[in-house]
Amino acid sequence: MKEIIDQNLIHDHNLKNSKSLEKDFEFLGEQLQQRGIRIEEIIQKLDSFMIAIPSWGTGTGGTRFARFPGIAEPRNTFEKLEDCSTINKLVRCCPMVSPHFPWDKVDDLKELKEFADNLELSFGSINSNTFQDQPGQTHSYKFGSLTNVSKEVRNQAIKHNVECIEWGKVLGSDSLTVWIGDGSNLPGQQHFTHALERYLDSCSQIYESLPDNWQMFLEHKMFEPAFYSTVIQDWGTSVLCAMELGPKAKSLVDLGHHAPNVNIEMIVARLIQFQKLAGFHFNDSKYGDDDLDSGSINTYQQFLILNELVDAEYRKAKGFNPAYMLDQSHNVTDPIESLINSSVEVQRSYLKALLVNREKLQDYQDENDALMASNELKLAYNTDVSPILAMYRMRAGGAIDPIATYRSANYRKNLESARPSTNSNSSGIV
Ligand SMILES: [Mn+2]
Repeated sequence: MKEIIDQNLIHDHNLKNSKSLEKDFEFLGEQLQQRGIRIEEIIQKLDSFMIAIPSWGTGTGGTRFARFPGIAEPRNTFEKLEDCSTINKLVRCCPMVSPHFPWDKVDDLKELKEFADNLELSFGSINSNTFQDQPGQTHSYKFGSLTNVSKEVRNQAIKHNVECIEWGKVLGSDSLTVWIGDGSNLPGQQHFTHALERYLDSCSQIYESLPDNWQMFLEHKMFEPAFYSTVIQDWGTSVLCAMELGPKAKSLVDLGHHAPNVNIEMIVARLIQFQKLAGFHFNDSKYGDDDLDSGSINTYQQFLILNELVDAEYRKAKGFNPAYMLDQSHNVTDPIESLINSSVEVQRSYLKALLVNREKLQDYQDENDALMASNELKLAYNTDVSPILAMYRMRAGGAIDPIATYRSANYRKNLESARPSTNSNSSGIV
């Protein structure tokens, strides 16, 4: 592929903004110094905070009503990787791609791995898919997969997950994310206990196939596609199953998969305490599982979640090593732009959480000074850390203003002839 976004373009763009950025960074550094915070120490922490891009997020999303495709959408896994590389070149915090099988299945996985290596990308958690039927599939998942009443169907779903582990090994991944859509639409349709027993039995067979250094991430979701009951519906069921399966199984927190107003940061704290936090699917929502862009609605909640993570880092919490990923659906924006924005918004929350004075916060808590404890969090949250984020990107070879740089390259227009529309108009997630 002709490199549409190269270092020269990024460099030229940065030249326009670097002087004012230096000034802003210096001024913020002085302000933080007065709070006893060294800006250079803070910026270094970003080196180890990386967020994976979901391969499916690079395509325009949709709802169950319609999908409105954009131009030059990626038509295959290789092109999805090209888009992920474009994102990472600009933001420098997304060097991993999380693939979804069989959507991302290619004939030669070694070739895919080499292709990713050349783009300086690696593979994050492997996602299995037993929530829809594939062409030529022997048994249907209409009435569930890992929890289906039929042993044949369950075995087919188990086999797919075991294959995903094998494929993931070739790609250099070290975790499998399992989300199933199994559940029911009418009371009485499914025996709650028997369904969960079947889930545990199926998952324990998948667990047996995990290499020593692998983990299994259990993702829960309150509703949809099942609208009366879902087998793995909340973090409680998820963590119970993870405990039952063994130390390699952990609970994954997708921000959109909780009931409205649930205290997600507190769930995160509980999972950390019991070494059961697998990682995150970041997104935002207003009503249900909307899969809106991370940090677009409830930025304070996102900050409070990251605050728990930074607190665990600060305490050196045992077994704490979560995987970070975006998982959102882009229906009306250019997916690349949304993923750029969202990765920076998650990074922003992390950075703000690093500004919390943990000793002071502890003192306020010990003194039962509720107001000042809250104000300590607000002081960090209300600090504009944009100059640190921009400086981090510039130093790492990324763009001070990634969206403006991306737009100046006319990426989609340039790719339009190389990526003709496939006339795919199907609704639902891609
Ligand atoms: Mn998810």
